Amino acid sequence: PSIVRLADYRPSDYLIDRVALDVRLHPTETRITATLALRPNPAGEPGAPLILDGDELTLLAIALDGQPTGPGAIEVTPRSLTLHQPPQRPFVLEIATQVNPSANTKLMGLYRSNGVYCTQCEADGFRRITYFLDRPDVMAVYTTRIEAERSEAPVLLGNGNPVEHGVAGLTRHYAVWHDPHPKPAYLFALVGGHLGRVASRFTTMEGRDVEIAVYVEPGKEDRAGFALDAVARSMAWDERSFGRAYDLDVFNVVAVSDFNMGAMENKGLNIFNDKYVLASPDTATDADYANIEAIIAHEYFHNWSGNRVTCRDWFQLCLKEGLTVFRDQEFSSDERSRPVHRIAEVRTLRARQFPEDAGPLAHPVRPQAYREINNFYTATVYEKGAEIVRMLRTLLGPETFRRGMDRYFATCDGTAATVEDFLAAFAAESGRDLTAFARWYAQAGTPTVSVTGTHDPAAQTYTLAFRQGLPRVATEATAGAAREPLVIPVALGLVAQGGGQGGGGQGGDGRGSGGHVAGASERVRDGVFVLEAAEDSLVFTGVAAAPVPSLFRGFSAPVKVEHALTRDERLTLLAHDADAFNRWQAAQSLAMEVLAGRARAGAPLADEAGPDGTALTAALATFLDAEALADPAFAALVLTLPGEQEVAQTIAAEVDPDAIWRARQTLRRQLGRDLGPRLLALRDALAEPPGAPFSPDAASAGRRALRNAALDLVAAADPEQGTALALTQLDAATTMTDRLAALASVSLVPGAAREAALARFAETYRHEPLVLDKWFALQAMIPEAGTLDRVRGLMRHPAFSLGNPNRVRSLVASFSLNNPTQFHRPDGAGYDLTAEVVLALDGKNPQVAARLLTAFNTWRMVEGGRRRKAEEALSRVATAPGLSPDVSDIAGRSLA
Ligand code: B3K
Ligand code: ZN
Repeated sequence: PSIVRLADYRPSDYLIDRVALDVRLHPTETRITATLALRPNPAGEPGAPLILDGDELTLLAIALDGQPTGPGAIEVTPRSLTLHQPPQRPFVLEIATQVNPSANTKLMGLYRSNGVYCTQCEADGFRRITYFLDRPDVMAVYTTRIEAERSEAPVLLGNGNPVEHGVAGLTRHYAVWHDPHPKPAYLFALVGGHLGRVASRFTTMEGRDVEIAVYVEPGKEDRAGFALDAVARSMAWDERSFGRAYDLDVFNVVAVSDFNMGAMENKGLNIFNDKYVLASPDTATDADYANIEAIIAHEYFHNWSGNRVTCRDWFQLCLKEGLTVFRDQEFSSDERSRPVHRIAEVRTLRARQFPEDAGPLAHPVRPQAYREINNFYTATVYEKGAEIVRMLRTLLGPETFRRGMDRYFATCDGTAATVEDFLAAFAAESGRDLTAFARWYAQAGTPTVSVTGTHDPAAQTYTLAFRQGLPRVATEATAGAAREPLVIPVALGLVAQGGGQGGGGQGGDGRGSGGHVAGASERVRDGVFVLEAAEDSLVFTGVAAAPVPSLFRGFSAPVKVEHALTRDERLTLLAHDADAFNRWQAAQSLAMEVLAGRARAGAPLADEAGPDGTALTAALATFLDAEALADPAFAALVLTLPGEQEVAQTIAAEVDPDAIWRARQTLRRQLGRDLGPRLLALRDALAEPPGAPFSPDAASAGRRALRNAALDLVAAADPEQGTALALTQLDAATTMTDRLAALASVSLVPGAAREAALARFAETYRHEPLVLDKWFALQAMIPEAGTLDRVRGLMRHPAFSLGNPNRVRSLVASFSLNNPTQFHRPDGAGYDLTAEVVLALDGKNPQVAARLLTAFNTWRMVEGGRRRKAEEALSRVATAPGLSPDVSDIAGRSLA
């Protein structure tokens, strides 16, 4: 496939102002008549041929201004329809195409999921419905008439507002939808099928009365209420926080069971993976509830950041995705606990984005080139993209940031914009030059910031010396991008050794010192120092005793910090920092030192992890006694050790995944043993009173999280006691969170009890595919040699299907992406299984196959024996005949 480059962007030679679609739904022969009102683009090349995109379409008829086109006037290839000499004035093309929704296993364009007709058009699926200028800077007003057998599709939904519906012959009916807001084709959607509905109303701040509805599989309406409520809360929040009101009379969400990703923000008609809509206490975990709320919010927020203001081209993807992730993160922080949510965000970033940025698939937040755009819906574009917006707010302050957002929405409304347009709004509002800041969009790789602190007792000064470094990333997407210093906001404060906020006596505003320390005040504003040069240092005066610096509070920049603190200094931060994020970070850093040290040394499995481990457990004991009951959600996070992948990233070369697992298991055992009585007491203290009603709110979820974190550690230290506790919990549990945590605990101990518990769970939920997904995932993540065969066996389970992305993700991707010891089996069998599934899947669903293949992202980092086996498996994929562009792109970049 050919390379598309940002540098080659040219406006379209033609524009489409209006689209009228007439869609006759049929399981295998759906016919679409598109009437396109076109005109030459003043910014394009006069007289150029009109080249419409197409993909797997059957052309039935075409007419230009009502007349059949003459011989030789058009040319049709599998991927395009060319009109050689288009009129150089407004004209109308009428195009009839036919598609087969039942055969559409790529789940792009129009397809059927569980008998429901639905569409997915981002990034390039609309061309699988009709020939079109399928690019985001061509924006049109759509009217869609959908017709179907009433018995097959009683519900017919489109973008915008409903305008008309009625009968069409004896057995058929139709509905007409009109969307007054011009939009790119990727935001088009339609749905037809048997669907249950729950609905409510929302009155916007502009006084518009909006009908909100959530459509689900009939019979599952009782699981749609949480999502419906999340829509209303999202609408209210966007008005409050960004002044953004909804702009249509209806807002529909439809849940479908076959979906390539989480959800899609089609104008007025969001289509969701049902995993992110359906929730009941018996089937959804607290994590599911939190995800549903966040994704509902995310897709809704796209209505402004993505739909009203869309992207000029796909290189600008972060313009809508990074910004919308930032907005959904803020929503969740406001609706839940801000520090707890921030920690969750950073864990995701470190687990998914940092490895991406350090591996062969690294790319800038705004890539320079791509072969397959669908491979760029990445953690870098989304999560690092969100961190850039967050840094902008930190640099400008919340008020200026909000004014910048208002200006962006006002100036770019109705346009297809660029990252430059976005930054220009903030530059204008703040009067600041953001040229250097913009490098965050262009340079791949996670920057490193090394910091050294020096106290001068005689001068009573404390100096922090900063040095930033950006790793070289040799990928096509980054080639040529200069490595220049980034603008890095460092939120910081000084904490007195042994406790108290020190170094100049600042107030306890959570941002700590700096601002009040004489001499440094003009470089630290509102607790933030801005590192702009490759090296810089910051001097605090009036500092009598050496303080402990608390750096990058709230994770103020997506960087790796190299800061040699002693064990005691970290313990000071854990106990006394005013910033909750950095208290958590202190515990993580202490644990990481233990884990990375033992793993590097290849240390054997043991009952205790040495002096650092003992110091950590002692500090955690104090912490738990003082605070666990006051903030259980935070305590659960403090007790959770860095994940295996994060340890691997820290070690970074010649990684032995088994040694990492042993190190982690050793430390878990020690925590479980040293803290055991406390953990058991906490479980009792936090037990729900019998008969207490279920609530998915953050406080209740936090109590469950801490109870289950305690169970996990107790079981690590004493598997027998753990299993007994877990089996009791499994029987008594009234929520899926508690049931699944208990099952996870049981699943780690080989034997008859485990197999019986797993079988019982499968029997109970045999009619619940989304719950069986959890059962698949949990088994795929067991860190034992037998897991490979278990996964192969489960691939033959009647509930498994390669055709359903959720099943593939829960069983195979859980193994390949979330079970490091087994994916990286020394004999290479984990790599082989992954490669085999990628190849088997590629012919059906290339997007899901390509995503699975990214499991090989870390292959160069593992030790030699495994590395050779991984390379073999990857090469087998890369050289297989007939690969999709999606898989061939990932394979090629991974090996480059
Ligand atoms: N915009 C969609 C993602 C589309 C993925 C296309 N391969 C969902 C979202 O980010 O909101
Ligand atoms: Zn999005």
